[in-house]
Amino acid sequence: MKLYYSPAACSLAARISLHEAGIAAEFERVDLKAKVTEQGDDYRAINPAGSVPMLVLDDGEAVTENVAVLDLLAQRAPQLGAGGPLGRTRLIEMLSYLSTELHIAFKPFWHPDGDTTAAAQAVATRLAHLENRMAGAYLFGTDFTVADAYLFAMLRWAKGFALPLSPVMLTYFERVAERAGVRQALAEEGLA
Ligand SMILES: N[C@@H](CCC(=O)N[C@@H](CS)C(=O)NCC(=O)O)C(=O)O
Repeated sequence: MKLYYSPAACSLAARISLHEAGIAAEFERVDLKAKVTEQGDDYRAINPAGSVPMLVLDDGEAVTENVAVLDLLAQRAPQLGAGGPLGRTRLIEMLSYLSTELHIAFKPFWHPDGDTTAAAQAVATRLAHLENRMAGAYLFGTDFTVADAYLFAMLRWAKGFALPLSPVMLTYFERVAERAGVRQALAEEGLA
């Protein structure tokens, strides 16, 4: 597999998940402003959406969108998915919330004219919702899932933008940060 990524971007969730799953992959950095890969290729010719993550499977199939990429990795490594009869549905439900509610709420921070006060409130509301439904040490209970990798990547942004995190979220963040696959991913992206 090959992951197109940008350091500290949401693609960090896929890198963490690959390492936690023990799936071998190569990684190619994308300059998201210039839309050029580290090999000098036009990224829009590779992924017309121009965003990361993009995961290219060994058969050449390319998968984009965090929800799809992370769901695929959880299918390849079921220990990183949610258990129970509705496990996959619950995982997609959570990934969709993370993508369409939390991830989107950060967008104004990257735009010079973005309303960051409203965005900070939106992030806080969504983190409170996630905290309320956290089922244990991780989002789904005792086991780390790809959804935790996604939430962790966004908690890093929250810290970077100096948004307040509750004691529960801070403890959760530190717990996730200690995992071997997370440490490896952070080190590889120069974020350790
Ligand atoms: N809908 C995409 C959005 C991913 C996304 O927003 N990626 C950001 C980095 S966190 C990006 O590539 N931004 C640059 C761009 O979209 O041009 C997904 O959920 O995967």
